[in-house]
Amino acid sequence: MIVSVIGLGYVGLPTAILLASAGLHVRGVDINERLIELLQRGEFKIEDEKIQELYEQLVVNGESFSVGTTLLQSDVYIIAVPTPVRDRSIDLSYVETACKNIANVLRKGDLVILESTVAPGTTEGPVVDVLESTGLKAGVDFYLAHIPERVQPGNIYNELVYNERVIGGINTASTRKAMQLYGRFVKATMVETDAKTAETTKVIENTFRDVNIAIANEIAVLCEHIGVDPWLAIELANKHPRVNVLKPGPGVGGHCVPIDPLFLIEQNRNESLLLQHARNRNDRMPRKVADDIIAILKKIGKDRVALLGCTYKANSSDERESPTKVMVDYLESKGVQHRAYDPHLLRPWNCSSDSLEEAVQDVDLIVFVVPHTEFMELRPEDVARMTKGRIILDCTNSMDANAWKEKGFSLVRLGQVKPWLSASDG
Ligand code: SAJ
Repeated sequence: MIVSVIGLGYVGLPTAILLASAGLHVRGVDINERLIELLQRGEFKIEDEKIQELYEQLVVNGESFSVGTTLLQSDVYIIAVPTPVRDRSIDLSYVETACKNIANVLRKGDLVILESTVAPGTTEGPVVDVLESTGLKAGVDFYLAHIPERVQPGNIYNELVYNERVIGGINTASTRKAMQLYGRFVKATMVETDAKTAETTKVIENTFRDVNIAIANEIAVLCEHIGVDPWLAIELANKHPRVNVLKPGPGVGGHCVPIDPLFLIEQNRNESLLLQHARNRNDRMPRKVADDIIAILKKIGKDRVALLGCTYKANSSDERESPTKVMVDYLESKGVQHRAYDPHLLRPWNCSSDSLEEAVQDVDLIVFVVPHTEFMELRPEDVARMTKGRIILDCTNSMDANAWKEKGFSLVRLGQVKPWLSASDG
């Protein structure tokens, strides 16, 4: 059996590697020629140790795993291409192109699986339309299912193998076929459902997270007005056995949590006001932090800030929808002198420094935006030697305030800036 995986991103590539390691003949397809070259040479680095190991074994064995830029005839086609948002609406063109390429080679008895996140109804709608342009009938001549991905970047092997999966075929025969295939590497329960339910399930998951984070962010803003520490208040509220508020933060980034709610919002704008409000709340957070920065600098009569962490979350090199980027643009527009530093950044930004020393040396305020391990492990005495700045803004409550205070720093957390400014008045 030959399986083609279309789209070798953070989901497609590990899925292809797991299937090939399970003994199937897998061909990975991607339009990115540079990526294909690196993969062919065995030089690609994957941000997951176990998947990297499997990839290296496959490269050595050289039999069951190949890659290329064109789709060849196969028995199974797995679509794992992005569905990005442009101008607040979802761009389905990569999925449509993948389907058109499959339609060129589709035969009776083949199985097509869509992993990309899509709006409810897409598999049975646009995907079926393109595939049936071949004259073959979905569910009769070929099998079709939606199996939404659920992996956390950084923990991909475990999440691919041990997370429960929702398998949504367009009919029972399709669901069963898809389950047989995924059973080759999934060691958790696979739940059978229909395609539209699977599509809806996926977008509910990240929407739930977005709304929960919005609650945390709104609480942080309200606590700041009340004069209560939001981090402590949330921690204590979470002691209730049925309450689990997530953490406030500088904004919600990445290509999933801020995007997926739009798949639901687009269904009916009048009936999705809560989801829209949550999106707005989270979208406003980077500017709120930038306003905090401006207020702190104004208070101390200084004008230089260093932003530490540019990616969308800790220990990741992914900078898509990065809250720091929004902060940088905003600070720029307000004429605030800023530098940024991130040891995980793959390509430098205009304002980014090559080292922590360079980023902090002349600044008056240091902002920990993303809690990368490298930052959490910093010793305050070392930072004290690098800079004259003695004020820290901690956006994720990740720093040990006492340790920093002992070395002469004043540490203020997100959600506590207003009380800090008033206290420093007295
Ligand atoms: N964030 C907060 N507060 C929190 C948690 C996260 O502000 O308490 C922020 C993060 O800093 C980050 C953003 O939210 O900027 C998103 O981070 P995340 O860790 O919540 O999510 P992702 O985008 O890395 O991965 C999510 C996961 N979804 C769920 O946990 C429901 C993952 O399982 C999905 O596979 C992935 O989206 C996806 O591809 O859909």
